[in-house]
Amino acid sequence: MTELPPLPFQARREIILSRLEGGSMVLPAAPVQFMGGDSEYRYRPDSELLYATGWAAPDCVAVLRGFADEDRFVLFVPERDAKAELWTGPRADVEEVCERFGADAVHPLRELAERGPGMLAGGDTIHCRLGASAGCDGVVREALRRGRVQRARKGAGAHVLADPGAVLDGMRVRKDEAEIARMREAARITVEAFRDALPGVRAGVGEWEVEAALESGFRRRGAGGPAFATIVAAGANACTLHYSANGSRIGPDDLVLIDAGAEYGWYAADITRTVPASGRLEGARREAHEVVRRARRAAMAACRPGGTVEEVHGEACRAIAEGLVGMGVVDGPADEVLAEKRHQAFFPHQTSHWLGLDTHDPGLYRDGDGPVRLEPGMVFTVEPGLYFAPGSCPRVPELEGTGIRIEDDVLITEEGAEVLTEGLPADIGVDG
Ligand SMILES: [Mn+2]
Repeated sequence: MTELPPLPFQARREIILSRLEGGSMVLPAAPVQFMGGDSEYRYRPDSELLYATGWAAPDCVAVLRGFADEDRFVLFVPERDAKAELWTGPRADVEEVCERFGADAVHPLRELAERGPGMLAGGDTIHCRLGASAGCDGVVREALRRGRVQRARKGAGAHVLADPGAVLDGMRVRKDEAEIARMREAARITVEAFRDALPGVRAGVGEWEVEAALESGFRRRGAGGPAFATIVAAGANACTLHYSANGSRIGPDDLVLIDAGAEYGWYAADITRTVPASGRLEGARREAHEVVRRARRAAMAACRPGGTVEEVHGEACRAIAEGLVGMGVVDGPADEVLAEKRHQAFFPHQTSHWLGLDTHDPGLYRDGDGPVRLEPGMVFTVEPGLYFAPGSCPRVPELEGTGIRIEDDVLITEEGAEVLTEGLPADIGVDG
């Protein structure tokens, strides 16, 4: 496996601390999730804690203190416990954690309630997402109580509660080289797994079998697993946008929509292809597939520094509207279709979302100045689609019961854009 550059946690923390100025940030680990009873899901770390510290295990709270001169980065972690370690694996000594994560101080997690409020009360703004951790909520409430008293006498003290995303989202939306390396790997693995799995899409095969082939392809290539619930949707199932039961058999005339992505080094890829079970597309369905590919090309052409995700969507919508008019699905002209939003009946979702540690990565698409400008290092999807649910298209009935989406992952570069998933042709599986 390729050697990847280390993620720059220390450099990120310097930036976070500088942006916190007179404030602090509290980031709890994600809770362990249960399938029912006491069977645990495989652990998925909280993306914000992971991003800021690299901590990927349960039961941790990171405190960042931008207002303070010392103990600017403090970790609260579980203590060594032979009984617990038997079940969940070895834990590091507190000194070891301090060294490995570059913390100024490390304390046992059980001391959070006692130490936490005092650590936070001196800074004006506490960045903490309420509800993420009952323990942290309690610490923040007590810090605000003490901060109110302190502020009256000292001129500074906790009195504002803010979302950590206000600082972190804007950083996460621009990927550094180490992140891009992981996203390239996630994309490469996903492309190869699709190439392996697509020949298995045939009439009579279960959607679940295609899912199994894809996810096996991810794991065999070293991915952590799927980044999100794999969608294998034959025929009308593809008109349910987040269909993931994958429990039907593929019919001979079905178009099969497959939306899947590997997670590698915690970073996601996200690809969709739509292929006919028969290996051949004809008539209106062939045209519809071409329309989605045209929308993809038009959207891709708008992916450049200085552009916006809204422009990318606008280009996709225009191509979709023109295609719908051309197929006789709606009456033109296309400008009128767009103005009256009639294309939305068949293309109801956005063209793009940010991609990163989360499949739907956080980050603004629009701020107080308008649409956010695309910059080198930003990664997002381009995924136009057309969906014709049963009964939705009496003018071209042969389209009904099909959903077509084509999705790729795009990195904005200095020169324009790089399609991370370009190893998988948009028309793969569609003859000619
Ligand atoms: Mn997507």
